[in-house]
Amino acid sequence: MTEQIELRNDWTISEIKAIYDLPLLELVYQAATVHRLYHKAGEVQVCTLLSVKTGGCPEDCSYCGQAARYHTGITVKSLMSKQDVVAIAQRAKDAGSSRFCMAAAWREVRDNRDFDTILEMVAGVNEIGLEVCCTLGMITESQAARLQAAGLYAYNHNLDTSAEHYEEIITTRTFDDRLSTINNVRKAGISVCSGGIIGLGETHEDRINMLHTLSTMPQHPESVPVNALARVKGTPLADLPKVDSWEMVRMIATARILMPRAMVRLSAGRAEMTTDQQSWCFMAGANSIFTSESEELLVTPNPRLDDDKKMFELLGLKPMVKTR
Ligand code: SAM
Ligand code: DTB
Ligand code: SF4
Repeated sequence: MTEQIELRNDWTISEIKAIYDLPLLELVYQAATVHRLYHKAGEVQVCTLLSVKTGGCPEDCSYCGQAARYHTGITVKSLMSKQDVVAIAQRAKDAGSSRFCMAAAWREVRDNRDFDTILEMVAGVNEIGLEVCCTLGMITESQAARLQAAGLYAYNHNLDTSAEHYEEIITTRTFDDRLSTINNVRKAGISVCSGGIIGLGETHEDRINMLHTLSTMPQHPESVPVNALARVKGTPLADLPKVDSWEMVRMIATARILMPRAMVRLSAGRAEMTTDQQSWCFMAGANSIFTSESEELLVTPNPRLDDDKKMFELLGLKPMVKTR
C-alpha cells in the first residue's frame, strides 16, 4: 500500500495490469483509501460544460456526434457571443460550479477573430472567479501562451484511447499530435486535463496502455476525465454495446491509484447510469462531474441539474468550492 500512495511516474504495464485486474471490491477499497489520503472524499467538483461552437467539425473521430461527415442530425451553430457565455458562466457559479469548460468542435485553433473572441471569453469567465477550461482541439505553443495570458486555468485534450487503438478511431490526426498539444499546454504553465473514453471497441490492454501513457507523463495531468462512449446515431460507433458501469468503476479506481493527486472526472455516460452506479464511481475515487444548463453534455443527454442535486443530498456530497 505504501508504495501505491507515493506519486510515481514510473509505473510499468504489468504493475498497472495487476491493479486493474484486482478483484473489484479490493480495487475500490484501495482506490477509496488513496482518495482519502489526497482529497476530501465528501467534496465533488461540479464542472459546467458549454459547447461554444457546435458541430460541423472536419475531423473523423468515430465516436463524435459533431463530425460533419456523419449524419447525426445535430444543429450546427457558429461561435457564441462572449456576453452569452459569461452570463451562462455566472449562472453556473451561482448554482455551485467551480469550474467552467468551453468546448469547440474544431480540429485545431486558428489565429483568427474566433480565437480573439475565445480569449475574451476566457478573460470574462476568469473574472467571475471560476477555474476556466477550454477544449478547442490542437493548439500550438504560442496559442497556449495567449490562452494562459488571457487567464486560462486548464486545457482539456484527451488521449481518447491507447496509441495502438488510436488509428481505429481517428485517422485525421495522430496520437503524437495529441501528445504535442498536451506538451504545449504544459509548457505554457496551464493545468492539463487529459483522459479518455471506454467503450470504443478497445481491449483491456488498450485501457491499461492508455492509463500507462497518462500516469508516466513527467507530471501527471491535474485532471483525468473518464468517459463512457455516448453512442450517437449516425456515427460509426453507434451500434457498439453500452458500457457496463462496473467497467467505469474499474477504470476510475485504477486512475485514482495511479494518479492520486489528479481530479478524476466521471464524464460522459452519466445519463445512462443510475444513482447507485454513479455512487460506486465516487467511492472508487471520482471527484468531479460535468453538468450543463441545457442538460446536454455537448450534443448528448446529461442528467438534469435537479437530479444531480438530489444525488448529492442523498450521498452527503458537497460541491467543491474552489481548488485554485
Ligand atoms: N474538438 C476538440 C477535440 O476533439 O479535441 C474538443 C471537443 S471534444 C468533444 C472533447 C473530448 O470529448 C474528445 O476528445 C472525447 O474524448 C470526448 N468525447 C467526444 N464525443 C464523445 C462521445 N460521444 N462519448 C464520449 N466522449 C466523447
Ligand atoms: C471530456 O473528457 N468529456 C467532456 C469534456 N471532456 C469536453 C465531453 C464529453 C462529450 C460527450 C458527448 C457529447 O455530448 O457530445
Ligand atoms: Fe471534432 Fe473534437 Fe468531435 Fe473529433 S471529438 S470530431 S475533433 S469535435
